[in-house]
Amino acid sequence: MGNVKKNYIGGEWLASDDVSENRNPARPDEIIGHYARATNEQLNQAVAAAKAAQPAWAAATPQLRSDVLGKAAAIMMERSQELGRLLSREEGKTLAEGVGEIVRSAQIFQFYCGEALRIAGQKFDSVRPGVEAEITREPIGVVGLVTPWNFPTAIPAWKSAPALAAGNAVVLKPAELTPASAHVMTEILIEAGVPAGVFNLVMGSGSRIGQALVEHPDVAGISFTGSVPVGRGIARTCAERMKKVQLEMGGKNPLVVLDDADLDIAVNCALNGAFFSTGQKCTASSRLIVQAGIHDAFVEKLNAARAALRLGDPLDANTQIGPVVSESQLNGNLEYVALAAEEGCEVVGGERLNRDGYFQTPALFLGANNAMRSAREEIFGPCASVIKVGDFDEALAVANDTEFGLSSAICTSSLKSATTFRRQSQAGMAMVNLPTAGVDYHVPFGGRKASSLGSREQGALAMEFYTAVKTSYVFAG
Ligand code: TAP
Repeated sequence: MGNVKKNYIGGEWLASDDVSENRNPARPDEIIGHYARATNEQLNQAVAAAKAAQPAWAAATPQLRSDVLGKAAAIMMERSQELGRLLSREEGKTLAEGVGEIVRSAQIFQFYCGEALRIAGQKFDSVRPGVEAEITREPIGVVGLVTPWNFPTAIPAWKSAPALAAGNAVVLKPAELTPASAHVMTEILIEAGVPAGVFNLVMGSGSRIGQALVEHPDVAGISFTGSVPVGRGIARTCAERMKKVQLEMGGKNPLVVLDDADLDIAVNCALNGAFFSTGQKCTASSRLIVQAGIHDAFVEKLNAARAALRLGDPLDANTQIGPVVSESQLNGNLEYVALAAEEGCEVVGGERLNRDGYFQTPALFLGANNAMRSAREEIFGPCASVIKVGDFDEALAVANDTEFGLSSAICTSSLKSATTFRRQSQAGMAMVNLPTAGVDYHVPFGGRKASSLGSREQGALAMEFYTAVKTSYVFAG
């Protein structure tokens, strides 16, 4: 076995005997690298190092924190082609999407490089004479970050950057399927000057090392992105231990297409939202809710565009859709394809490709209704149900009839319909004539219902989670 990549704990790279293989989902014979799984003892060391280093990091000037984040942004941007390639090789998204994710991550670090200087308080005159009241924000201490495989750089970046900007110390546990991106991000933070102990990387399975991180008494807060069942367990553990918790989870995001929509815009929104990044986005459009008058033309055009999508190796510049991330994720998708057919849908696409790697053709479940399991449960792959509705009111009701509430979209040329939809959609994000996926980094990201718990990520509002409010009263005499 070649060079094993190690865990980064208290300013040192630490090995372990337990090693995982990181394989390319487009060519599973290709091993990208070997990654050491942290031991439970090493996890304890990481938390102890973070606890010891955090006060000095919090007491340092915001300029220091800003400089580290700004330098990390610059290094990441400079290495975007190379790192995008690595990301595509381990996750399977196309090279353009991989490079795009690295550029986005650099922009996120750059944004919080500025935010580190803008953590502000408020001052009030007290209602009592001679007394002043001051509201300040303090870091919460050691934060544990648990991240999924589908955005292996961007999600660690959008949690780490605000955490560090606010003066917290970090212990990051990335998904075991995609450790390379988080490992490289750690190297970049070290090069950017993050002090020993302030940022720690522990790799390994979620059920062991992730769970131990969540349970650790010296971890003050957990920010998690992943599935609903795991998130629910983390919420329970954090509630018992009175820890701050932030969860970003699944979606079953609706894209409503009204009769008055621009057909090309609607088809592009559906194609992009449902299938790009192989549908492996929590904001993917998995329910296409289409008004009867435009339904047949929309389905015909979307299906033709779907069939023309070029699947292939993510590193090939021609490729539009890469592989599914793993064999088990692919099998799960194919089970939903079979279920949709059993439930009475006409399924187009959804076949496994007869080639190496975890490839499936993007699938549409035509003639679906919102009661079907295939239209209610998150699939997290390139599959979308097409649900025909009579009018706007029915479309809105179907869009909101879900346990999730992350993103929603409508394609329409009516200002009235667009405005009513934006106001009444029970989702954290609502798009008009845009795909459900595709968000900015300087505004809040997050959802409602089973999609999210706790305060928002990204933008200035991210500081809500990574800081604690203190109100001080001073009698000046
Ligand atoms: P999960 O299986 O929930 O895993 C997410 C992370 O949690 C991984 O690092 C995982 O570790 C870890 N984990 C698993 N069990 C744990 C436990 N008991 N305690 C602590 N950590 C634990 O999700 P996934 O399969 O990686 O990602 C797919 C899901 O994430 C989808 O449902 C998708 O909707 C959701 N997702 C949501 C968003 C947002 S922003 N809302 C973004 C991306 C993905 P290992 O996997 O390494 O074992």
